[in-house]
Amino acid sequence: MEALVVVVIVTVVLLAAVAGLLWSRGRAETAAPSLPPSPTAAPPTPRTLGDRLARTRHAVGDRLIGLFGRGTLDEAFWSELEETLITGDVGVGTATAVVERVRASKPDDMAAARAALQAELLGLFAARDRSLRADGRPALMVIVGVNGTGKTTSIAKLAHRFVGAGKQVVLGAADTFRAGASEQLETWADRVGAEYVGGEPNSDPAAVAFRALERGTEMGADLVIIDTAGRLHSNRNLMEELGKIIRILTREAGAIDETLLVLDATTGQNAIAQAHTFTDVVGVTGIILSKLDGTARGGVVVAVEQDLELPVKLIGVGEAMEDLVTFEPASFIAALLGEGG
Ligand SMILES: Nc1nc2c(ncn2[C@@H]2O[C@H](COP(=O)(O)OP(=O)(O)OP(=O)(O)O)[C@@H](O)[C@H]2O)c(=O)[nH]1
Ligand SMILES: [Mg+2]
Repeated sequence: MEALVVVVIVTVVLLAAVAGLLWSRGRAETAAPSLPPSPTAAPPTPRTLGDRLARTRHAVGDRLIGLFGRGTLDEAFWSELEETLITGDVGVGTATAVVERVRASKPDDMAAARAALQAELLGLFAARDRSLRADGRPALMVIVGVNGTGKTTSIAKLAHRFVGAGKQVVLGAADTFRAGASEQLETWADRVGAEYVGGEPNSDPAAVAFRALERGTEMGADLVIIDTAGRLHSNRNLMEELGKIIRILTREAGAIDETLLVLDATTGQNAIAQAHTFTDVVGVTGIILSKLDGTARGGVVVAVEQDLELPVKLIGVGEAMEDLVTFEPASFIAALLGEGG
């Protein structure tokens, strides 16, 4: 009998010990997520253009620096130069032509070859007006492109820029089709301090665009930016719908100041193929090349301009509001060639 009592007591004590252990572990596990985030979790936004274009700079710029550091202008040098430019996605024909021209200039040494390359790369960008036209009262911009290229975030960045310059901005959500699209734009409008105009789900996007313009006029706003639904260039109905939005806005406003096509730089040369259908349907005035920070093939900016014969006006170089910058060929090339920028 006594032995039984001892066994029961020992069992109870053991069970209590195991339960205590499990309880303290559980607490440790649930407590862990409430620890303050590590200071390294969110690095500050890189500051220079070169930093923001680090992927391309490493893949292309560092290779060029290595190549120019080697010292001999031999056959291997020229073919590696061409290969490096092709890797950066400037387009095969362009890469070959650039190298031929640098070579034909008969540089005496590496420094001369490097200077000639820089001049040739710069020469690939025609002198195009890259400023944003904003003549209307209010000025009117329409943002178009394939799904997920970065239209809505680019609009938020643009609005942030104009509001920061003391302008009154209206954002119109002419994407009534995708669930959540209007809310996404409305959230951005709140955050950046812009007026928002949206519509009922599945209502006519051209009517929303029209109302946004109307609101901008009533308010005496400086700028109205219209967000449109992402659409595949092959979707004929959606392309017709886009045509209607553009027609109605043109009729009401007299002219659209900017129709900007957003292309995702990470899709490389495919972005160019998609772009043609848009330029056929709407009079695109300029390109926003988004996500240049996300690709090692940033040379695609050259191919985009050459192929579409349209100015790249803005480049997206990150997810922060400040990460939409005016495209300047000289600083872009300098950043790629490792000259800071
Ligand atoms: N790294 C990086 N990400 C970007 C940039 N621009 C946009 N993004 C990201 O790309 C994703 C899609 O952006 P959205 O602005 O929603 O794209 P959208 O074209 O409006 O998409 P739909 O409305 O669905 O057609 C988001 O996660 C953005 O944060 C950029 O310049 N750099
Ligand atoms: Mg969107």
